[in-house]
Amino acid sequence: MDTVESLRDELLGAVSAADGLDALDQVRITALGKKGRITEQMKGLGKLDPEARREAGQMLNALKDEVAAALDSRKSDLARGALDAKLASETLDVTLPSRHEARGRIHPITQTIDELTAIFTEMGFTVADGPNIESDYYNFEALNFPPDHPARQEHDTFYMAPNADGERKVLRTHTSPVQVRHMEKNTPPIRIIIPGRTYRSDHDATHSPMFHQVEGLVIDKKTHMGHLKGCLTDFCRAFFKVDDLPLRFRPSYFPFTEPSAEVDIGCSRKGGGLTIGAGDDWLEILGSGMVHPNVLRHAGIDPTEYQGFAFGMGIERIAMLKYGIPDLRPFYDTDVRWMRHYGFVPIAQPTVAGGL
Ligand code: 2NM
Repeated sequence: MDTVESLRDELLGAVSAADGLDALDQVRITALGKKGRITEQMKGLGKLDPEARREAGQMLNALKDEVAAALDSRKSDLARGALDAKLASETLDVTLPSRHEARGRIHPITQTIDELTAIFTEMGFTVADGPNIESDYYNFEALNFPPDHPARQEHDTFYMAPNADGERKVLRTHTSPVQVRHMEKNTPPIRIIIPGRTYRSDHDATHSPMFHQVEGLVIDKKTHMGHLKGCLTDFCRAFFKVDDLPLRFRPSYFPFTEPSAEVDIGCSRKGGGLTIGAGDDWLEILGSGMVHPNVLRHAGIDPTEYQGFAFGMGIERIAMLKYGIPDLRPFYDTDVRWMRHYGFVPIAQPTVAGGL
């Protein structure tokens, strides 16, 4: 029969030698299981006389507690070690650059809207939106279009079937109705842009019945034509990434602005191509003007107290110019080959600071 002393050394040695949770469990069974070493010793106590039984019983109980405590402590050491090893092998360095392996692409329209939004929000504009199906009032009348203006004709505008009241809604022909709705609900100062879908009954190589526009509106007490020029100059230079891009403001006419100006940017057409920012030629890129007093009045803004400017441009057009996309029609074809060629890899968000 083992002495308690040697059994203790042996079992505690086996506990420290166990190199895994399974091995440790085997040690527990060997020591404390139904047929374990300590258990067997305890069974033998009955054969001893009372005095010796009491003494041996105490020693065995103490040994049992000591071995159980050693097993517990070794078990938590092994568990912590296993967790540390797992954590070390599963580390993920979130500071590593992303792998551009996504196969989806950002559509050039979306990319262009993201870019121009980054530029205008940097200048203090916010983005507004509104309905695509509009009343004649918001699309034309509030914008100072006379009843007989050619844009109102069936030929140019998509009219819905009359509703129960006989009213014929239209698919908005520009995003300007959103400016009117915004002016009705807000008091100046106002600085908003409205990128969105617009609709005109026009379909050929350079016109789509649905296209995108961005319009902008700035209203305050003393906003003037100089602010219009500065704002649009900064925008065009940031968008086309040409610091000294020349701009030309040409007198023009729109029903909702007075005076009105169309804006051209400098370009060169030498050698058949088109280079923006250099040369002796001009390219029309946007329309603008000081908001007509009638429009302010319709929208509930007092034109003797407030004034401001508005502008608008076609998003497909500026996207085609910036990215050298030669044809308008594939914008709407959902052709994966075109998207692979002209689309943008996701994740990187355009920012002014990041160079768009
Ligand atoms: C353009 C050109 C010039 C314009 C005017 C307004 C409003 F609602 F304030 F009167 N919004 N947008 C505007 C002015 C749009 O697009 C070529």
